[in-house]
Amino acid sequence: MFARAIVRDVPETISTGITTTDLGIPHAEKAREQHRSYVAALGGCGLEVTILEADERYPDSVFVEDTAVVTDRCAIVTNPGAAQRRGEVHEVEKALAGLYGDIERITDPGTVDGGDVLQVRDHFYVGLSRRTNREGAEQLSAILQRYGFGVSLLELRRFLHLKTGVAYFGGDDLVVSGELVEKYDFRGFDKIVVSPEEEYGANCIRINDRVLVAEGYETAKRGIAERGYEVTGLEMSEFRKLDGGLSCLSLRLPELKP
Ligand code: CIR
Repeated sequence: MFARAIVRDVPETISTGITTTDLGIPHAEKAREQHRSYVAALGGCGLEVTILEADERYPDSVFVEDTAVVTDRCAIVTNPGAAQRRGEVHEVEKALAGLYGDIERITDPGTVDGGDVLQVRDHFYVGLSRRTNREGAEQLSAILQRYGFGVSLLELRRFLHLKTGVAYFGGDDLVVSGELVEKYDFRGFDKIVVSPEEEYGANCIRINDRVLVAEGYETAKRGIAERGYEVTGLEMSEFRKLDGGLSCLSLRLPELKP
């Protein structure tokens, strides 16, 4: 169960964010409208949402998931792989400091993006990607193991982040797409496979009794609904232009022990 989420408002500079797509330039006002719906959906899932102020210096700062890894035992502030995103961590760290006694950090030359980190019960899968290097993944792994978690590292070939193509819903349910469908590490799961044409739809999130899925990925939506989940579709066009998905827009925190 998740209790709380941290998000960050959309800056005007989002139009200059990092991208590998050719989907056009994000429109800040439209992105804000989509962000408001996202925040409302998080609230509808029962989460208390903290909204950090937009920071015009960081065009990608709305993708707050990349700046930290949050667990029920500790929070780890990352060192994002894209140099121009490094400064995003400071405000997030302040917000986390009010919630966690223990804050850990990834430091140079290690880099980690939170989008590369997937939690399944007491185990973490960490993607080695263009953003998360081996040094960063090993630092993260050592920290998580100190708190009693298991960790596996897995190489990514094409995906920007691990969670670009995988989402865990609880039980044995795992949504997978592309290069992760046949990944040996995920062999034991009951997979919901998202087709290559709908790959973007694989970046979805289960929050308590609902699943949030990007609007327009109908077979992904159907596959998830067929497993008995209540699905909410959200318009994500402006974030998709910057390779950002649903999970990237929030840090989702469990109930923390006082
Ligand atoms: C970036 O390239 O860093 C941003 N434009 C997108 C980050 C998406 N984050 C995520 O998948 N966790």
